[in-house]
Amino acid sequence: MTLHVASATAPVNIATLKYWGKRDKDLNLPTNSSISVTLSQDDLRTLTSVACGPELQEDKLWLNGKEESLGSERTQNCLKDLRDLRAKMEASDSSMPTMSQWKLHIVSENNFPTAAGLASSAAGFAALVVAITKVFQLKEDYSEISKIARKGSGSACRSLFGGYVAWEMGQSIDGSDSKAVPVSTKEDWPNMKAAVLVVSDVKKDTPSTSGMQLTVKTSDLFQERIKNVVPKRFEEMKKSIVEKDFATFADLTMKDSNSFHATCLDSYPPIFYMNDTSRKIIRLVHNINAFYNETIVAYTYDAGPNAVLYYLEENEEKLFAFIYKYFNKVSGWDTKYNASELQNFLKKFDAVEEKLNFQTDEDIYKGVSRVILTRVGDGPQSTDQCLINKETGLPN
Ligand code: 2P0
Repeated sequence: MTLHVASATAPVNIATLKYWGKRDKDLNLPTNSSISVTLSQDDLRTLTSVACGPELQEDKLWLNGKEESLGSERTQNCLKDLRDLRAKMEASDSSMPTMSQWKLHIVSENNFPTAAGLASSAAGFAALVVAITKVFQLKEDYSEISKIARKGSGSACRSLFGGYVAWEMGQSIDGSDSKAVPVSTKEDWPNMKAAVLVVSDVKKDTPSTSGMQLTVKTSDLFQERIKNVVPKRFEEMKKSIVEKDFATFADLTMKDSNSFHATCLDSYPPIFYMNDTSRKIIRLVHNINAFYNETIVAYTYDAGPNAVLYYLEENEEKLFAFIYKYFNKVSGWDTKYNASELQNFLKKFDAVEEKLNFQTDEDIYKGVSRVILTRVGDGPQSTDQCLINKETGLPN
């Protein structure tokens, strides 16, 4: 077979200023701008390979080893936009192969288990649009391409860049100005780290999409959030990132997580994403910051109970004196630290224990299934790793 093949990886991003609410459900146009940190693909990434050729009979998708439907309207919207861009190029240069009319085979894999409870749709749609952008040899910049990823899943547009990323909500009804833009690169502020405490829970309360719709429709607090709270916070957070002002960045991050969850509680009927363990971790983080009399760590929670903690590398020992003490029984620590380094965190706790002025439930770790240790990372990457057989167009 004559197949054109390309592969790309894309990262997970975790919002520090939350996207919650749509003004257009079909185009995934948000009611507020948002900001996120892109996490390292060493720890969390989607790898997607695409093949395109005149002999392929239909569009097909394999996700983590299983064939899945490509029928969702969101995915179809992404494919259509990418094909339209390709068709434009072909129209201006008749020597180009007519890929816009050919079918696509898409094979995609995450390097983290779905059971980790981390939303994989952002990395998934970002990797999908970047891999197709590559096979089609499109020339558009990534802000432009982010608008296509956005139609797949809102938060996916932010996974088109590394470092610190803003999704500007835009004003136009066709979504032409609702796109991701970089705020700062990873290199500008490289020492930002993240620890994800995966909180065990049976099932998510309400899917994000329907949760947002309910909040927009029923919460009065939400109106205050989008009109007055977020616009101001958006500017303040961008400034704190550019100035590498961690304390301000952390305060805004924690407040925004709380504000988003408050609008969930104010929805009717209410939506609960955090559980008792989530709330105990919030209390612990505030206690740690108060103990050091300095904001060294921030929590943030998405549409689920997992805690993402942001902190600077230089404060890791101070933070892990507590976090390792309370969560050493959960798995994940040995991915980054050897036994003696871990022992050292316990010694740090012993050294401060005498001055301890707060109490933590010793069983708090029982609500956490694992810890994922990672840091700020790069945007999508090209890769030679290929998940598709170039002769057959089927998964390797
Ligand atoms: C965010 N979340 O900014 C927010 C914070 C969850 C809480 O983006 O319907 O999966 O696909 O646009 O992007 C989750 O929503 O929703 C999300 P869709 P998405 O990261």
